[in-house]
Amino acid sequence: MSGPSNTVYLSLGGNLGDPAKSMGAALRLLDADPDTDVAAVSSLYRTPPWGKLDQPDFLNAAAGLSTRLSPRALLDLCLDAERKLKRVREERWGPRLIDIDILVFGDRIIHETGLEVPHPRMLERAFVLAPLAEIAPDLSVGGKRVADRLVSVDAAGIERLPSGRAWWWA
Ligand code: A4P
Ligand code: MG
Repeated sequence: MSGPSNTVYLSLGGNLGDPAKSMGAALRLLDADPDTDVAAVSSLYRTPPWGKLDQPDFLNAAAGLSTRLSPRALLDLCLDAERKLKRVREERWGPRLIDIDILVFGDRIIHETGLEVPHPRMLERAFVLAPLAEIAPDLSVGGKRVADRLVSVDAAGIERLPSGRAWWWA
């Protein structure tokens, strides 16, 4: 497969089990794909739960990839990674959770069943924007820089952990 290379940004998160370990394993699975390279990974962030409040804090991170996969093939790769990690964890240490969202795929705008890009809720979510602003402050989403988007959302309680950027490469 050799389509054009696209720059893609992902959001990763989890709040059950060992989310940092799951997110690292997910990024290594994506990087192992011959058409996909992980180019930049943010620090880990501890974030208060958004939406449903009565659940544990999350860990979140953002990653930049370059990929020759189509958006749909990359989504399948992400869902595959989620499934593998959940399955392995269920067998060995009980339930774990990891979610991977495609935030931005080059300059593509996609409204398909099961695939919306840019991710429709990313601009309201400090837990997405804070890590993304660390690796791509000047990325324009909907005509505005990510760093500027971040200052207009409520980032109270979000804490950047002193993880450096190599945490994912166990
Ligand atoms: N899907 C459509 N578009 C996309 C895309 N751009 N990237 C479809 C990835 N998937 C996409 O995903 C279900 C389906 O969405 C996928 O199978 C795919 O076909 P999902 O993650 O279960 O749900 P969602 O529709 O992506 O919802 P959303 O808004 O991402 O909610 P989540 O993932 O349920 O949110 N608080 C903090 N602090 N940190 C968090 O990470 N996460 C959630 C979970 C809630 N609160 C949080 C956090
Ligand atoms: Mg999601």
